[in-house]
Amino acid sequence: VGYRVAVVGATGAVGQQMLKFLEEREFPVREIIPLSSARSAGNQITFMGKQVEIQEAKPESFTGVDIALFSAGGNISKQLAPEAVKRGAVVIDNTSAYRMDTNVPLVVPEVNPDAIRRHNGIIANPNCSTIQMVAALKPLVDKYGLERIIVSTYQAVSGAGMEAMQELEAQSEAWVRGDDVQAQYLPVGKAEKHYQMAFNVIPQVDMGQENNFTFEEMKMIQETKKILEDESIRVAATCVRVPVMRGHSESVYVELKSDYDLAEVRSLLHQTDGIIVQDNIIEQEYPMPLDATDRTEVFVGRLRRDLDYPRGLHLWVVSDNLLKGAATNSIQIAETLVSQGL
Ligand code: A2P
Ligand code: 11C
Repeated sequence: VGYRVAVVGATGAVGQQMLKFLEEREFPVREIIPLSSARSAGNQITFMGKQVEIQEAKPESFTGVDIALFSAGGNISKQLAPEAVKRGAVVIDNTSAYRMDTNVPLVVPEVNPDAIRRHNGIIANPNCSTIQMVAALKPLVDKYGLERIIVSTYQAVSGAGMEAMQELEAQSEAWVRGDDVQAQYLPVGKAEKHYQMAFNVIPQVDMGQENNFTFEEMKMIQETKKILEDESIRVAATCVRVPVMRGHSESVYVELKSDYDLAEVRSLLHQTDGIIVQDNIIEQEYPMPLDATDRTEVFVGRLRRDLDYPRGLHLWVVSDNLLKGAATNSIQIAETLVSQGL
């Protein structure tokens, strides 16, 4: 019994967490099929105590696969997800390739689990920055209604993948030694210019767009409306990369539709599964990425009413971008699929 599960991008920052999480959650895996590019094919991974060989991802790799988890970049998903679906697999795609496709549900299981029912073979996992924000806002949306979001992010380098993590480490070491600091990857691997990340802050995550926003900012704006199923919510985002390995932080300002009580907001969040409230500035209790690393929850703190606009609320939201932002959410989608018999 169990499912044949393929992980595309099994050697990547997110793919490795997916494999780990499948084991930890005891997802019913009959056979694991780790896939990568030709570069890593032939290497071994250990899954449930057994050695399994990594294969190069090809259309035929998906024959007999029940669930395919994709996290190897949008282009790979565009090429291979349809091939997997053609062969009968359900694809859970952690890239931006299909998120805004009207035929593809975009799912955070705590927020819009019912959308999964409308899948046509592909279910999209939202962007990490979007997931943690909508997870934190959902209880407030339900209780008070939401008019507007203004968010600024402080994003960890692991969002840009393994190479970005290695670059931050190498730059930090070079800086401390007094050597030349090499920048070859961040802020965006495929961009023309690269800037030092160590001891710096870069206001660019993903590529710049014609409208002067970045693609990451547009993802946060569009995905939020799709997941909350409300095109009328006004959303603005500024996405910034900071020299942190794991854990995205977000300063979120919201304007609610009705009056709220701050103690009630705190208790609503406190009662929500998957959310941990750490909120006491006097006692210096607030979420930080170092504490959120390797944790699957979304951490919320610095709750405060805006001083000039009474329906305005400020929050600080932190979560491990590789977990709730990616691997955990993907596996939770798979668990929901299985539990609903879909
Ligand atoms: P590989 O190890 O062969 O490079 P990250 O997001 O951490 O940079 O990881 C990217 C993941 O996507 C890796 O597992 C990488 O495998 C995989 N990948 C990159 N290019 C391809 C490709 N053409 N086909 C399949 N997987 C790919
Ligand atoms: C980052 N949020 O931190 C990005 C990574 O659309 O799935 C995820 C990109 C995506 O760089």
